Amino acid sequence: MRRGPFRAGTFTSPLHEPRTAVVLGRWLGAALLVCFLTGLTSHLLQDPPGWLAGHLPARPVNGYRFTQGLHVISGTAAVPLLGAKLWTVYPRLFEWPPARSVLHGLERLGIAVLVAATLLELFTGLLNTLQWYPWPFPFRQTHFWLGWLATGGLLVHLGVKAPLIATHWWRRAAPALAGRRAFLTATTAAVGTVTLVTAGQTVPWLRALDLLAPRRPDVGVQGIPVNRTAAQAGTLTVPADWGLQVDGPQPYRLTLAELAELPQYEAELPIACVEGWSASARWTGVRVVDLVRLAGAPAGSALRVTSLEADGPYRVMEMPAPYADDPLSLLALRINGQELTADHGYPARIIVPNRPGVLQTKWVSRIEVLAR
Ligand SMILES: Nc1nc2c(c(=O)[nH]1)N[C@H]1C(S)=C(S)[C@@H](COP(=O)(O)O)O[C@H]1N2
Ligand SMILES: [Mo]
Repeated sequence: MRRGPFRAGTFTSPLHEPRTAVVLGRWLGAALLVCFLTGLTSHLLQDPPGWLAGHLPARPVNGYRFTQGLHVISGTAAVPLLGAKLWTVYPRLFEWPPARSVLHGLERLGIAVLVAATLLELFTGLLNTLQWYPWPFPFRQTHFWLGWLATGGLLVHLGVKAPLIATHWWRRAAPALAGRRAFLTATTAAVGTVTLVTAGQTVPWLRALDLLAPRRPDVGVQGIPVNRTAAQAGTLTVPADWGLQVDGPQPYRLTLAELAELPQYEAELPIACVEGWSASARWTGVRVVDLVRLAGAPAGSALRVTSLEADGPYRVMEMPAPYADDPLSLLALRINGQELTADHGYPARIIVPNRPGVLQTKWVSRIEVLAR
């Protein structure tokens, strides 16, 4: 009955042993925890619960660029680490009989959940960086709940294995083993390589090495990548009577020429896409807080911004007060000194510090001051 991997003596490498598993587990665990915490940050910034929205900080300017960059970097590094770790422990996955006791059975069930959730989590995340969604379920919610499942599974795993981990934590306690160092060095080299050839999509000084990332942050219309083009959004032709509608205590409407006559400000701010690329530009336009004031609304107001786009998940965006009040937050009309092209949101777009790219609404048509 016991065939294939279930036969005794199937796995011959001496590296299927606890010290190797512990060393890899430390790095993998660290990468997954960083990934989880930065992922939670991203989730909260994108979709804050009501009690939190008014307290989200608009600074530091590059905060989201940093945390989301770290999210994608740690997730990418976790891929080779997970491969090495699974290779090290996989004889245990084929242990026979499947359960020696109820407790042992439960532990193995936990491992099954942990491995499945982690594999799926890294897989969906990796495909998201490619903007490829070959599945029927919504990416964001799935990725979010798998993250909890994987992290919960990881914590249970660490608890169950704590004695084993403690025994094999220090090198002096571990018997020397031919090949262990070479295997760990090869894994480190693999992690270093995938990191170096992808991190340039967000880390400026690694840009030259950015060979495998799906995006080059300096390649795109007006020097910045575009995720959703004007053609895809159906906003290539802006209505001839376009005007910015601002609704508040004193509603008003401004043409593009009138907007350009208001005091213009400049801000150097990044687009930090949730998919992991980010790039800075010099934006020029009207301060959001000035538009709010013109509508007779007080500082501390939250806003709803609507795009010309007919539909799409980012057509309507809410902006909590700390962003709306920040002097760097602009309704931008220009990028790097040029008028916005259609792909970057002509006639006007939002650019705000420390916020995910998905919330930097393009092709803005309406701003509403929300009742407090
Ligand atoms: N109306 C609208 N605004 C949008 C989007 C969109 O699909 N529709 N995409 C967002 C995303 S995902 C990003 S990363 C930024 C990218 O801005 P860029 O195309 O100017 O680089 O725009 C955001 N603004
Ligand atoms: Mo994005």
